[in-house]
Amino acid sequence: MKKVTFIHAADLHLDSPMTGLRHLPATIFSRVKESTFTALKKLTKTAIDRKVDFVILAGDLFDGEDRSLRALSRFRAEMRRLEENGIPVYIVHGNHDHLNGSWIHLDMPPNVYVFPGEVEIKKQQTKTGERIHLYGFSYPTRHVFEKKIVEYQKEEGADFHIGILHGNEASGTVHDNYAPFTVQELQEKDFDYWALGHIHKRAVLAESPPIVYPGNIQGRNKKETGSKGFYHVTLTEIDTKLDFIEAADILWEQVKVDASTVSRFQELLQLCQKEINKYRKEDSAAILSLYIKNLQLADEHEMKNVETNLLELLLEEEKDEESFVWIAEIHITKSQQIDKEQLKKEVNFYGNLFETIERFENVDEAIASLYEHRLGQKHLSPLSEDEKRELIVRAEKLLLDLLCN
Ligand SMILES: [Mn+2]
Repeated sequence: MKKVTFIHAADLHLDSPMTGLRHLPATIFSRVKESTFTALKKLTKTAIDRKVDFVILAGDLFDGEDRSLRALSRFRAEMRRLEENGIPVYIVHGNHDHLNGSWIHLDMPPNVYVFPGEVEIKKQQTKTGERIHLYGFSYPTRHVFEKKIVEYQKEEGADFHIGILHGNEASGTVHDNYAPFTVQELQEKDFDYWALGHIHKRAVLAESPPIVYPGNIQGRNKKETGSKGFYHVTLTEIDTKLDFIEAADILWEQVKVDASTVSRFQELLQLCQKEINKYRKEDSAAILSLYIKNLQLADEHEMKNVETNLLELLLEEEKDEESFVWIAEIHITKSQQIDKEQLKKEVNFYGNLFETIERFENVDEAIASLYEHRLGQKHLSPLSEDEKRELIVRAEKLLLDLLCN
């Protein structure tokens, strides 16, 4: 059966300056600066390990039109590794690395093919004899607003037809409307796969044929959250397999923490540490924005400067950690202060509720089933009077949160 496998990536943004992150500790900032290259290495390694037929890079390989020399030479080194393994690379350039920029030209190895400024068909045969037609163009200048899709014309004579396009799906208004297209227009071309680039968020716009934005391979700021990587695609005459592979060395993520169950700073710290550790991975690092809601510490003194103190403690050991989880920012929303006296006046129900809570003495009875349970009998020790009191306070807090928010 005819079969072709390839890697589809886009928006590498190599050597992105990572602006706005200079305040990070030097070790962490240099790891972030390196991250686009680390992700590229993961890509080439995967291509070699999985013995793909070729690699497609669908635009914005370089972050700037001047394509830093560092980016060019590091990119070339990776392309050479692919060449040594007999893997061709098909490239279109996008709005960030359009052909009209000025840069120092380094010759790429012969396995690298760059599509020109007009739509062209590249014909290729794989090692196992499958004939492939690849269609694409590079941005001749930064701004390409024309509907380039009309220039893609299927030419018979291949087992698989693959369109490469750096552009914006026309219904999306958030992004620069470069080389706009609709899903229907792509489908009408009757190709077997559409390798898109431009949008940094991963999206499969259609399944048959697959129309795919792989997203960028490495997030560059707190807005580019979630796992980032590329697709390993397998096309056969009867079906398609899309295997997403994570490449990012640094994960950016927004983390929400509900602090309504804590009343002391120490507990808040532990709660945050627990959440943060979920993002600790052996072979990558993370930078998080922490959103803490419903916070109300019992001690007013602990509430003062809580953000600064929390941040200081959470970051204490991360600087020297290989798999660091750095907290870039903390946002705290305090739980609404509930005025019990006011509530009592407003609604009779609250008067009864608070009275019941104040008089409540049956904590033992309320938690009896825990102690009767086989595991409870084994592991639980009896509660002190203070602990019982605290349970009541927490239960009241929980009830009021549920009733008032
Ligand atoms: Mn891009």
